[in-house]
Amino acid sequence: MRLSAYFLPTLKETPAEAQIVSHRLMLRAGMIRQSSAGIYSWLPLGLKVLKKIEQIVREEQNAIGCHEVLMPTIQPADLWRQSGRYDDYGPEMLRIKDRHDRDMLFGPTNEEQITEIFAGSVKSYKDLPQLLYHIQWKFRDEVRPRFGIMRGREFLMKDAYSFDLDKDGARRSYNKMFVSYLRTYARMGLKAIPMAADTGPIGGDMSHEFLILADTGESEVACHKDFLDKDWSVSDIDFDGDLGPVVDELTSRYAATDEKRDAGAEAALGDDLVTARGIEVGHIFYFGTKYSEKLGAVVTDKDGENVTVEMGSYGIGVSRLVGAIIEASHDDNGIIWPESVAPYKVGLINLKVDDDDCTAACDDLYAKLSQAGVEVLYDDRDARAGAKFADMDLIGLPWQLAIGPRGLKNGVVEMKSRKTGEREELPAEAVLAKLAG
Ligand code: 5CA
Repeated sequence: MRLSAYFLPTLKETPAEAQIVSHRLMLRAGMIRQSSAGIYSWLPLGLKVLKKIEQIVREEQNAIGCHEVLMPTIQPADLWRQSGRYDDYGPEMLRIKDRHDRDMLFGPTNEEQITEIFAGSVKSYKDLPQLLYHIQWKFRDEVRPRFGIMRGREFLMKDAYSFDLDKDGARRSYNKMFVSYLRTYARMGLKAIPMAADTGPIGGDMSHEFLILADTGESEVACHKDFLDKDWSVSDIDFDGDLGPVVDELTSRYAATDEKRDAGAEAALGDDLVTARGIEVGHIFYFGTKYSEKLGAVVTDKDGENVTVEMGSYGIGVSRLVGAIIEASHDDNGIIWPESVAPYKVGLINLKVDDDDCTAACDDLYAKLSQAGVEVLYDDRDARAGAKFADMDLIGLPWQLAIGPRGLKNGVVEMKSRKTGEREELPAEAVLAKLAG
């Protein structure tokens, strides 16, 4: 993408309304713009990151046999009256009426909707277990929307739902999701710690939140210090095998969110206890028959008896993750994107656009990288070199290439790693081999 033909409205000044670094950087890097409190538009650069995160989440859900659907944002109130949550949900739910004066709502979550779909279609134990998910915008009229897209009113969530014949099956589905979440966050370069959590308006008696430790996090959490340097990458997992021992091992150390903190357990930990703040990037729940009973999700078992299915739900804050990744990965100059979610892998800077040789060399490298499938943002604007370097640092692409008349004379391109700040001077062919390899 040529920057001269792109839409990247970066800001030099620090926006006064933004209290935390991710919000400031997202506004300054031209990723989002506010529409009203807690409601944002996503501009090209921000949308690109959002889509990459969404795609990682999608791939990891697909990998465990969870099937993608797409449910509506607007739901009928009657469905929520059946579960009893229409009244329970309170003022967080945005209630609307259609032209026929029917009560509708903008979905804050989709337990009712998916259970209705399931109940109308699945009648036999033979079709279980079933895992379904969608990635859809939610609305919650939060009392205090803040920190940009971190606590928004409109936000993008991946929500998955499991249906099983019995408690053991439900536990297997829960464990599958649990382990798949670790893989999902690790692919984004994040350390998300699973912690025992409260279930709130979703309900049920077993639940874990996944938290990234950050001073700007909204949750007060406590955990065993071993979690801090634990390597969360999980490989060679057989998702069809018994994940019980894996999950038991991962939850054997103390880790709890505010509501689940246990003074006795913490006293026993002594110096091994760490208290910190965390950003909740995911939350999984097992709630048994809370919704299936009310909405008639019943199947026949192999003896022909009716069984109410056991359910769980599994959320990931897709839009919140954009902010959470920035909180975990930035410096004074701007964002430092992990390669897996970076909007472009490479930023190519033409240091002298009115120099024909320089422009020809840049155009050539841009064409070759693009042909090799490398995503490049090419700064071909007629602007000062200093401003170009500052913008590149701000938007945080993993690799920066700078081509100017001085380097060209020596046949080299300057290549900088945004993460380490290391610079190297290399011939264009070597750069191509490194980045396209
Ligand atoms: N139905 C369940 C699981 S599918 C559910 O709604 N869970 S939740 O309420 O915990 O939300 C799931 C995830 O969405 C949270 O872990 C968080 O990462 C994200 N989230 C929740 N509220 C907001 C918000 N106001 N702004 C941005 N992200 C949010």
